[in-house]
Amino acid sequence: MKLSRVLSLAAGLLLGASQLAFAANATFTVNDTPGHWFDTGSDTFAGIPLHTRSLAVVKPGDTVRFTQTIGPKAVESRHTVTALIWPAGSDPSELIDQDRANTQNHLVKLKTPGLHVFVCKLHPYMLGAVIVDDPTTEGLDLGGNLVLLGGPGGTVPFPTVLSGAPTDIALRVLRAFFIVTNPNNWKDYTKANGTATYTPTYPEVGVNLGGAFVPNLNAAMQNYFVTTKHIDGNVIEAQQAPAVQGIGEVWVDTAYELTSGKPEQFPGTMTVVRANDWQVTKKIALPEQKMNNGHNFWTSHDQNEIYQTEWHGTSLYVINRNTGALIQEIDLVKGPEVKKFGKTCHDPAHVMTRVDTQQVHVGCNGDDTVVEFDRLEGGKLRINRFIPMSKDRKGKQTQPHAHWMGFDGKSMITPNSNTGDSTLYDFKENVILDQESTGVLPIATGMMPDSSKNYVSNYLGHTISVMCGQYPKIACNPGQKIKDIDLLLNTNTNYDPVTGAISGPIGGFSVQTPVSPDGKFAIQGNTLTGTITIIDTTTDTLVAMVPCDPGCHGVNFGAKPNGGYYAFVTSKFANRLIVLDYDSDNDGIVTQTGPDAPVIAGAVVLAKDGVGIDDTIVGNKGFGAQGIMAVPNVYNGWVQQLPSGGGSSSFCGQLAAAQRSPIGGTIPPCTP
Ligand SMILES: [Cu+2]
Repeated sequence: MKLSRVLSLAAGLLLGASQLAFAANATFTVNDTPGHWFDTGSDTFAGIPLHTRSLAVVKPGDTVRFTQTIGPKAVESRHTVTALIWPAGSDPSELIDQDRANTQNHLVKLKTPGLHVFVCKLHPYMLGAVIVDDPTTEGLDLGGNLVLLGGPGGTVPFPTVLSGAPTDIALRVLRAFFIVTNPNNWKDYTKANGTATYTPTYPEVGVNLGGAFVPNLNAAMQNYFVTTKHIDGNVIEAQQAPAVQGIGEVWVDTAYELTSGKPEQFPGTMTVVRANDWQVTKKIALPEQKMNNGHNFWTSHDQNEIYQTEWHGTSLYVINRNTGALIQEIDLVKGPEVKKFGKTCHDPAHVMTRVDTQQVHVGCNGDDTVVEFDRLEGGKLRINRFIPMSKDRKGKQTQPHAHWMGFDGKSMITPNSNTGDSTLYDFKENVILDQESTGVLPIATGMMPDSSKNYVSNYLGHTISVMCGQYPKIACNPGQKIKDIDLLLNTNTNYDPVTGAISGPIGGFSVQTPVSPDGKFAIQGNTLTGTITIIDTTTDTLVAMVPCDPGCHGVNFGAKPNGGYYAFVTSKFANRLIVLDYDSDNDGIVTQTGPDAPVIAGAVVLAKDGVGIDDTIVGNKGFGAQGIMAVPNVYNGWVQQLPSGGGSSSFCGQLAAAQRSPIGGTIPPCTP
């Protein structure tokens, strides 16, 4: 690297740069602190602002160390260090990965000049980048052709340079990296004042894209996303709550919020939004338990308890919904309850109940199982068993993330992030019906309300796999793949990855994909594209896209007053909850434009001071929103379990007849 022409702007800083010593080794502390998950401890290089603490520069042949066991931030959760992006032609030894989620330290020798990005497969927002810089070339070497794990057709070249010009897809991935790893690049809706803009920043260094020298990456990226694409640089819009009063509550896991009672490597609160006036009413941090990245919820069938998973940790929490008080913590690794099973459940990710038994199921993302709990008198839980999700129990860990349960409690589907497949489990016979490949890093699932079809979101595959359900309505074997719906790069012609031209719905790094309670639509939050995508389940095609926020992630459905449903949507790197009226006339038709186009009914800014019931929020206010749960639970199977009593003010009494029987049939009584 010749620094002399790196940056005329920063020329003063670069005097003596030729004597700049490369770090012999770079070290990342892999830990649970939001935005600094792979932490070098420094946000500058040779005095130049990098605007991230997750980027290191080394020279060919240097070693890079990833530590998880050293210092006060030594992790309690399990992670992997996995090559995500690498220069084409890299040696296999540079492409590290682990078959098991772990808390170990890792070392890799990087030889090939260019950009190497590492990810945690469990928590795929955890990113660290290393530029292996050839000192003889001008600018830091990002490389010519990069490979993205899970690019189209598996692992194929992912060009940053095509005819000497960076491609849109490569720039979008770079943009995502510098948003994810810098909290100052998160979109803060509390800053909306009519003039403040959202403009992410990038390293102010000269870079070399396979021979093309770019004197200032920050200027180039901002030029592209602000001036050319108008994606950034826009005024942060003031947010309006929906004009219509909603029903019940919405619980949101604001997983990156920092509170005074917990060290920053134990972030996260539960944020409660009251729907009748769309106000944030409670924040629950569990400082004594050091709740670490609360991730996802479900409710007990009487709606009295909330189940909360601790994704960068080991516990499941039971919360009193009305008071926010902790009822029970079950430590699934160190607790006495797990001893007799001789099993553990690391990084518990998603939780749902079983309709017919009120049992609770939690996906063990850092292991191979789903853990099953019985519900006791008084609402506490007791572990019943650990259910393996791998047919071949001696094979790789499945690492199930966001499972979904059938409407009658007889089936469960898991997305197995480590094995790239999905398990369909049958509770009638207690057997795995099938374990089928879906795509790269499947992370979330949804089910039709009659268990006829299931949907699996492949985070790095850019696809939604449609899978045969337990009770298929077409000729297919339960668990088999029916088709893939391409969101971005394979067959989706709505996107030109070179020019960035967009002519229809696109998504990428898709996360949650629930099916509406009436079974008409499956809706996804997409982290890379910052879009919400809508699939019509009749045709299993994309019918609409709605702009979302950076790190768009969680989707769940709740009752709309007077019938129909809202989709509630969360984003990790923005602090608002979107209330999406996706089918405002409830006619079962959604189109991209015209009267059937989805409408954002409003949004709720999730940052709010003074509502913490057990702790004080001190940073990342309202950020990290992931799991989301509307109360009352109106999914088919669950809505029929809502307690009667309380008359028209009860949850049941506030629902329209069609909402109480989402796919037809008898409308259950809702006694006064
Ligand atoms: Cu992780």
